[in-house]
Amino acid sequence: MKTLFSGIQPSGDIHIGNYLGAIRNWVRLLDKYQCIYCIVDYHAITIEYDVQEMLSRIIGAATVNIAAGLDPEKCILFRQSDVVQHTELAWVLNTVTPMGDLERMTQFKDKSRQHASNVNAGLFTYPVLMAADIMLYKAEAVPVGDDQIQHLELCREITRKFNNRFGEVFPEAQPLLSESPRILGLDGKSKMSKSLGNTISLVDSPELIREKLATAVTDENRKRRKDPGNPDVCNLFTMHKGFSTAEQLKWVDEGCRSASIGCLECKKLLADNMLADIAPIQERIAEFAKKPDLVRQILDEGARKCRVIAEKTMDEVHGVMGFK
Ligand code: AQP
Repeated sequence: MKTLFSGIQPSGDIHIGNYLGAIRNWVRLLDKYQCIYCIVDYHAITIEYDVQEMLSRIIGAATVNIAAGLDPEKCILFRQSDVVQHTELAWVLNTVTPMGDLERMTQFKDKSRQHASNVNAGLFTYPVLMAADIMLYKAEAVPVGDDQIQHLELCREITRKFNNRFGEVFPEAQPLLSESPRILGLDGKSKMSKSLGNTISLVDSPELIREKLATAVTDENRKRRKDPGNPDVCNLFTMHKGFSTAEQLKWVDEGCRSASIGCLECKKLLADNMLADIAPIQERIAEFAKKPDLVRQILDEGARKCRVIAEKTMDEVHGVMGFK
């Protein structure tokens, strides 16, 4: 089986964008690849964070992923800082990564604007660490949302640069997009993002989810109930595609275009379906919350397995670089 790698930052509560754009796909791919999933805590420190909250965020992110279906019997789940070779390989890759390529990254530009008082070098070299995460396991597939496609293209470029300089060590990783590669936030404009606070979280209560959906921005041209809308430009319809049946999608699509249904009815159906989908996940999260040691054990065991692979890769890297 080919190896697959992907990661998620413990930078806030995991949301519907992460779930539809990445995690649900991760679960579906469990039987097709040797899957390695990572809580990327070193990535999460590139923006301001609360030191007191970090550990509970790491455990929280792992818990949500396991509850959503990442069965530790079928994949490796670990945290990045437990395997030192991630930062070791990142340093090596820094030396083959052109500055100009990093300067072009749109996430760096966006985050520099969002966090203007803390534009640190880690934020700039974030894609190099991401390349190291993937290359350390010689992963050939990386399931991500479309916001990460540019970083993945750079990872492939870094792979080529390294292989050209030192010999064919690493495969070029291919992106795997889900059916919902980009979910917008409740504002209907920016990407749903933990750090933007425009999210529906997987741990939000049913009441809060209904409340948030009620205020979510829809097709802005649909100002009154009798105005026909356009589902193609409505973020709510994108979410419907992740939770509703083909028949329900048809009902929403036709009803919206003809104004025979209003946004309230559309939102109510979406809330019902979303809540039904995530209810079992929330139940499992509540179960895991009673046993945080179990989640830590799963992460420790995952790190133990990853270290074996990572040591082997770094040994090979040191060999081709003339260090041995
Ligand atoms: N809105 C989204 N739609 C579809 N996919 C998304 N992903 C994130 N947001 C969306 C995908 O989820 C995976 C994990 O993301 P991450 O936590 O590592 O980083 P991110 O992309 O930066 O996510 P956030 O929520 O926006 O976090 P912050 O605000 O901390 O930067 C990735 O595969 C991502 O593509």
